[in-house]
Amino acid sequence: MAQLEALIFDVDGTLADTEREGHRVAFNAAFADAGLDWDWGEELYGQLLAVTGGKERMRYYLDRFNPEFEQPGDLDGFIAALHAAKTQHYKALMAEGRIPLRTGVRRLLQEARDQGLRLAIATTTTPDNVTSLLNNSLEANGGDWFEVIAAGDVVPAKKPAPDIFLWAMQQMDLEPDQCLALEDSHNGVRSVLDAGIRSLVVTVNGYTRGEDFSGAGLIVDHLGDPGEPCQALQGDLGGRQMVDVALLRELHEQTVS
Ligand code: XBP
Ligand code: MG
Repeated sequence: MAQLEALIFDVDGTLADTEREGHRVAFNAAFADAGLDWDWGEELYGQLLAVTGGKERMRYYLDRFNPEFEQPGDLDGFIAALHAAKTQHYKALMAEGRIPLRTGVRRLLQEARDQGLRLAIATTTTPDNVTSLLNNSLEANGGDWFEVIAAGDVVPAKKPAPDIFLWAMQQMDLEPDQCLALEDSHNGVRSVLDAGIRSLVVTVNGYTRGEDFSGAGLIVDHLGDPGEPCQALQGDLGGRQMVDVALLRELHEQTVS
């Protein structure tokens, strides 16, 4: 039976609740800068999250929700420029320290490091966004806590495709059964499972609660912290009030044995 060697974390919605007050606000700021009347409200944005990747999400928005918009000849260039502007706004929001790590994330990361587990990130978002989040919510060089940061366009196909998790494991020379993944969304769960990783914990959030997480060994409202117990929506906490490394090892052993 393979030993647990690494935890692979999703970012948006898992490490931090970045979508509603982070990415969505940054998109709207970029649209306003460009003189566009596109306004992604919280409800519409929840629908747009069906598509991962900001550039892909804007194209989905035009196709599905704003077909009457007169598209420029070079639509790819237009979207790329909007996305670059959006990323600058997002980084500025992160620099203001507006969005903290979710409950239990820092504790679990520290415990995993202390116990010699390798850490990686597999995310659809832009690499700059990851380091700006970590440098402002974890510590000055928070990105250094992770051996690999697999992010955005480093792979041809974004979640739910498995590419980003496969790339991360390849960089670490690890097999799927040596890894446990933490995700927040249906797209993320599909990506993990199709990458062959069977140990999977989901932390739901306001946008993803109610999605289909079939295949996850444990679904919780958050990872828990001392004095802030988590609740299991599916699976067994074994009497614990926090998701800790011991619980992850138990889950992994049950899943891959
Ligand atoms: C979430 C995403 C990203 C962000 C926006 O990624 O789908 O596209 O919503 O970031 P994950 P970008 O849950 O995999 O961390 O605009 O940089 O894509
Ligand atoms: Mg996510």
